Amino acid sequence: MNKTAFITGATSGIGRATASIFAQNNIRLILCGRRKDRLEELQITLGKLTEVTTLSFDVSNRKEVENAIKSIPENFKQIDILINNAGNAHGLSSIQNGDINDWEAMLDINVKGLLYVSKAIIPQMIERNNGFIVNIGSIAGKEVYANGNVYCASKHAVNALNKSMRLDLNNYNIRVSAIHPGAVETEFSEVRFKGDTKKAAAVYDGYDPLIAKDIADIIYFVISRPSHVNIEDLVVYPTAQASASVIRKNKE
Ligand code: NDP
Ligand code: 8X3
Repeated sequence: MNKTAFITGATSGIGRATASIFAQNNIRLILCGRRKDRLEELQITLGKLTEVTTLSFDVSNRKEVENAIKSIPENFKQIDILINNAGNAHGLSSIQNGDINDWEAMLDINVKGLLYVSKAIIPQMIERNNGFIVNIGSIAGKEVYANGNVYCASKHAVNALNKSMRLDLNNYNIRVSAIHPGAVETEFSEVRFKGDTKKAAAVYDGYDPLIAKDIADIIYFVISRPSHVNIEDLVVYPTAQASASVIRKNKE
């Protein structure tokens, strides 16, 4: 596929798995994240399969986003596919006990970060009358669960922005899709529980959670449909999960 994709949050989990399947399908890659060592490693490994460039920046820092996108090398400047994936949950606390720094991180990264990146990339898609934006939401954007409050609010915002983008960009032949995963075993829970690996592992104990490749395969399916097909919204659970708080675990 002779296309260029810009993937945020490519250093881990769903973003990294998406980069890998895109590389296998010959999609040129602009890979983003804050961790430079991981970006360098991806440049080496995926660079064997396709053309790769990397950008290290914090999506929640507006100036960093603008400067990074301005610095894209000439041969990568035409972005056909934007994967808005960077994001995390920070903390799991009741509304009365939540840490305001965690709230700010989730709103700044998951919502404002997605907006900053989209704002910088959409104009060239409009100019070319072509483009594809995939927003990674969550089941937390479709329902709320106890102690999920601000993370759920941030993903409800992603759900709303996805629908808004579809309406506002409809005149410009830009496809917009959202994928809303349930539990995927990535570094997500380690970030949520601030490096507590025991607590993080317990989230995925006793059942088969999704893995990052499951979501990456779906993202590739969505972006590889013929140009008249736009899958708008996909909710994807592990078989054992019925809702955010209902998971069938093996009894021992
Ligand atoms: P990971 O923690 O494994 O990956 C998160 C990615 O986001 C990393 O590459 C990280 O890169 C990047 N990122 C985080 N904060 C920033 C920032 N401020 N600036 C730039 N990049 C950032 O989690 P997942 O792969 O699971 O998460 C990917 C997306 O999927 C998120 O939007 C998440 O909300 C969503 N999701 C995850 C689910 C799950 O159960 N895992 C379920 C539903 C949705 P770096 O640290 O290098 O900057
Ligand atoms: C991640 C899934 O259920 O932890 O978005 O919110 S959940």
